[in-house]
Amino acid sequence: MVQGNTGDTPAHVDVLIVGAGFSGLYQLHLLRQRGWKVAVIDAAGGVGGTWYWNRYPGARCDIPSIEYSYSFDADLQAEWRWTERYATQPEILSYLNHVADRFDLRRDIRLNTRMDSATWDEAAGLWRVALNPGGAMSARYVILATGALSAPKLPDWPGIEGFSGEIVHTGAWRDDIDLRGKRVGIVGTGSSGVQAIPRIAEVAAHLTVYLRTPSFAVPASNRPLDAGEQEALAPQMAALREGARQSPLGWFDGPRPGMALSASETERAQRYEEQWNAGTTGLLLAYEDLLIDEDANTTAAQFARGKIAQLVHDPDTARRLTPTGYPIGSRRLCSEIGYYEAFNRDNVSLVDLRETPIERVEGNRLITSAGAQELDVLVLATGFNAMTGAIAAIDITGRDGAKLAREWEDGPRCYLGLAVAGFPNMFTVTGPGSPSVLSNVVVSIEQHVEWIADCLDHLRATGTATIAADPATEAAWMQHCDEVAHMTLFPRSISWYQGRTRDGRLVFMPYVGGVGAYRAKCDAVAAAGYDGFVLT
Ligand code: FAD
Ligand code: N01
Repeated sequence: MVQGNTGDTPAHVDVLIVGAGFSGLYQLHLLRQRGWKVAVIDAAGGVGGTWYWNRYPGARCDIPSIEYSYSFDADLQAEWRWTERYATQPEILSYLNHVADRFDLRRDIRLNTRMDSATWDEAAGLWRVALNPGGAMSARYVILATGALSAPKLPDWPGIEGFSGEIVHTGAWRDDIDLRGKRVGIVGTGSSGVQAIPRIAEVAAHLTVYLRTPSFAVPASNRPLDAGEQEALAPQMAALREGARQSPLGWFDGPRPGMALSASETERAQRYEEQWNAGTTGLLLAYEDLLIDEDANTTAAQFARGKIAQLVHDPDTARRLTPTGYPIGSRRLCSEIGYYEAFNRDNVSLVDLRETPIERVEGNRLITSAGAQELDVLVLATGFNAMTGAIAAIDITGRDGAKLAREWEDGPRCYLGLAVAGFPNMFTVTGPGSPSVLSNVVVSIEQHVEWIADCLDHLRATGTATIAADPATEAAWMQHCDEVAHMTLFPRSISWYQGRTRDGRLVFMPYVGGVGAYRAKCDAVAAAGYDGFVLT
């Protein structure tokens, strides 16, 4: 036995799951229910994945909690009470801890344990895995539930490793970080920065925001949820959940009918105003064509720009915070609570890195071309090596010695976001080529996890030893993903949705076709005996 912190991990299992977030927890539950011998490992000190790591001030979901939660168990759904429309990180983490306890998952989870490497042993038909801290395991199947947004991206400014103050990434926040009365700098104004900036501004002596690309941010319109509200929804929940599963985005709500350019200016202004106040997912649902038609998109973008001009008092600061040059929604729309207003405070200043780039770090000073700023705490809200980062960080060797990280340098490839050709008996949850990050991710996760469990059951029932994606089918799927993406405005901006190949080519990674269409495709693949996979 390999000794663990919250349970011992056997030397061999049928299925090894890497990651104990929304994906890994449900995958463990489902496979164990179906009689598989399963172990989960996670590098974190607790379960929860994203919601364990992202403890930065202001962190919360941007899809209503009632939707951003599991649907697989009606009792779980009925017994859990969300207290806010958009739950905070501590509340989501406590929900996931509740799930771990309720389904007695902890006995098969070993925490504080990283998968360093995994090597396919063709003769034995097994994955041989190296764990850190030490230990080796083997598993017939490996499921990488490692998260699409779990590998922090760190800047490489000269001298950063010697920064003499506190330095912390939002995605690896530490409980000992105290921002009260401190001179704080924050780099990055994506979803994490937009959430953290107003909360940090409330407690810091001074906050300097380093901005490179302004984001479109819409009001969260958060509010307390009372128990009655959730109870009133209960009779419709099954239908709402099913609707979300078949929808493009995995949300309860879809776009309002109509095309933006068919409406008069007055009608549009009124509808945008209503949708602006309808929560994070609201504005993009104002019309059906906002992510397809550039002129339609411009009308929504102009509306949002007008709001920034109203909310930020100093015109120069407002100008710097105003996004230009890319369609609204083609980068993730940010959810804000007091973000723009934070720039009206005396203790917040803005450094525009497009005008004055960061040059280096010396001691506790961040030096841009305009001068130096002394900081007690440097917060990196610089995002993640998205979709591929956590997997590429593992030394994975497949058939014929192929290295996964090396293969992906030529362009991330993955059949249905679920399996990579050349790496048999290995599954990815929310991999490139899945709709995951463009959807309510929990809806996508439930589909991926259930599909993988059904696939394993099929292999067991048919006495199949190995399953691997067929390279030609995988290439065709990635090509299809690219074509569908280019029917929309998504590729019109540079964002973390795109992977960059060694020769600088951009590859749009998520599947834009929607979770309903994707589900139908996955079901058809399974019904045809796992079409596009090679079973031996
Ligand atoms: P994760 O939760 O990322 O879990 C992966 C786990 O794998 C991690 O705990 C990690 O430690 C572990 N791991 C990785 N590599 C290894 C290794 N080599 N060895 C051992 N363990 C490893 N999505 C939405 O739909 N709505 C939202 O509102 C939303 N809000 C978000 C807010 C933040 C701050 C972030 C960062 C993401 C948000 N997301 C949201 C996306 C979110 O990541 C997913 O919704 C979901 O939580 C992912 O679950 P997961 O289990 O797939 O991955
Ligand atoms: O990361 P990001 P994030 N120097 O990549 C800047 C989910 N999420 O953690 O755009 C200077 O969006 C970078 O600038 P640029 C959600 O899916 C959800 O904020 O590269 N700046 C950008 O401004 C989201 O999309 C929530 O020019 C540097 C920022 O850092 C995803 O996670 C909350 C830099 C990174 O933005 C990622 O969001 C949080 C450098 N060297 C996260 N490197 C919710 O609200 C990067 N930047 C639910």
